[in-house]
Amino acid sequence: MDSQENSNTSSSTEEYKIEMLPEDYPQYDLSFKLIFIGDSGVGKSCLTTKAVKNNFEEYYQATVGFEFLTFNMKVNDKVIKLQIWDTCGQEIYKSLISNFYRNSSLAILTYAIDNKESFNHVENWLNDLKSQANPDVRIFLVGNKADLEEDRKIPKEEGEKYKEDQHLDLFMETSAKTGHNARNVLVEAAKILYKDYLKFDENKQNEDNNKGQKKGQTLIKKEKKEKKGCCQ
Ligand SMILES: Nc1nc2c(ncn2[C@@H]2O[C@H](COP(=O)(O)OP(=O)(O)OP(=O)(O)O)[C@@H](O)[C@H]2O)c(=O)[nH]1
Ligand SMILES: [Mg+2]
Repeated sequence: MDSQENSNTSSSTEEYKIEMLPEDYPQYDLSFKLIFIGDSGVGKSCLTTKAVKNNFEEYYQATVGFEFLTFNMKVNDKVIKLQIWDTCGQEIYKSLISNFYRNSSLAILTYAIDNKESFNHVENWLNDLKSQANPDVRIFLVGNKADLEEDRKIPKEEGEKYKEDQHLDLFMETSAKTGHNARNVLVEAAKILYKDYLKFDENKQNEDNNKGQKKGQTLIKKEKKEKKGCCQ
């Protein structure tokens, strides 16, 4: 199956109602920056293109610097705009790329399941990312080219174990060629970032309530003090 899972239809997951929206959707409630990183040739550009435009090219054209794409979807009642930065994996651009880490809400660290070296390098990418990104950046690990089962060098369990050991937020195998899980990466990204937003909003409200309460308490205390002053 050319599985562009969760394609342009509404679908309910356990907790969220997801709806895909067109690329030129005119407004949004929340916007998040996503960055795809990983070795050259692992399929970052193909994966982002497949996820966003449902298009796949066999022909390899190395990204120069970065490419920018957007993807819109609705999670429950919020329209979410994902700003996707597809970076190039070549060593010479690493310092340029690391400038993009800073404001990213989520990084998608990609390797290819048929390329042992690309998996070995995940640790370097992760260290670079952690040293420069926000401490609360979300991180997904993605094993791409899952269609190349015969050439597989990294068992799926190894990717899963790495995700657990490093406390990453999600591990998934994908194929830009067949579309397997390509769009799901973006759906999972939107879901986790929406969840973070709800938590942030709830914390902020609690903080505001506490401030309000404290302010109220101060006022009561002040009132009592004033009363004390006048009546005794
Ligand atoms: N079989 C298979 N080939 C893929 C897949 N994804 C990408 N490729 C091929 O792998 C090559 C590299 O893909 P890109 O998407 O350009 O790789 P990249 O990670 O963006 O590389 P840089 O831009 O150099 O960092 C291309 O020839 C693609 O056709 C996949 O899921 N399966
Ligand atoms: Mg590329």
